[in-house]
Amino acid sequence: MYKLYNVKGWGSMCGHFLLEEMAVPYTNIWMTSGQVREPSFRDLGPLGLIPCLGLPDGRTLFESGAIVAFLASAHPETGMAPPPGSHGFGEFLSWLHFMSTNLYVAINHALGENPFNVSAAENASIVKGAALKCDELWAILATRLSRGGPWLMGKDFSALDIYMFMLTIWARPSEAALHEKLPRIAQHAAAVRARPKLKAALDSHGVLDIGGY
Ligand SMILES: N[C@@H](CCC(=O)N[C@@H](CS)C(=O)NCC(=O)O)C(=O)O
Repeated sequence: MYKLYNVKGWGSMCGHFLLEEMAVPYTNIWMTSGQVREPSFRDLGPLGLIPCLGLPDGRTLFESGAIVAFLASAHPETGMAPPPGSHGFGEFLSWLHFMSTNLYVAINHALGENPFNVSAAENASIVKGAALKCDELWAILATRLSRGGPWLMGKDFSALDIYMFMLTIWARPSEAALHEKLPRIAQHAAAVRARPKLKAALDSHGVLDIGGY
């Protein structure tokens, strides 16, 4: 069985929501921020970050994009991605990486995490620049939805929609402000929130309603 290393409101939400949507058996290992920051957690993921996913054979996966791509392709019958190896799957991977390597990173910087350990004044500039970057990236996603929605892969709901939804939860200055600025993103988030299989997991992260993060 899979083991999801999970922290309330953190990046494990995408794996958690995806596992629920796929109805694949897994065990939730709920952790505190203190446990994640213990040096021993780096035995699972080299940077000591959430999410990590333990596999039945004892390996551990890290990086949210890799975990989502792995789960969707390991369980193709759940329809959470186009068939692995297809052109559609290539497009799916492009958008997943777009979000995990650009938007997730910009969001972390906009949240003020100060990953480069710079002075408060320098970090304030990074936060400001990252917020502008987030605006640019959100607009690209909104355009994709308005050109070919309702989902990021068109008519088919996929793991991409769960991933993007997770990112909306962390939007700054607020989730509501992002929704107001980009109604297409708001519509998409409402549709993900309404999926019956996600209710309990959303509730466990306190994000059943807008603004829970
Ligand atoms: N690139 C990583 C980023 C993961 C990340 O930033 N995780 C944050 C939580 S959302 C974390 O674990 N932070 C550790 C800490 O705050 O100690 C991924 O996509 O999985």
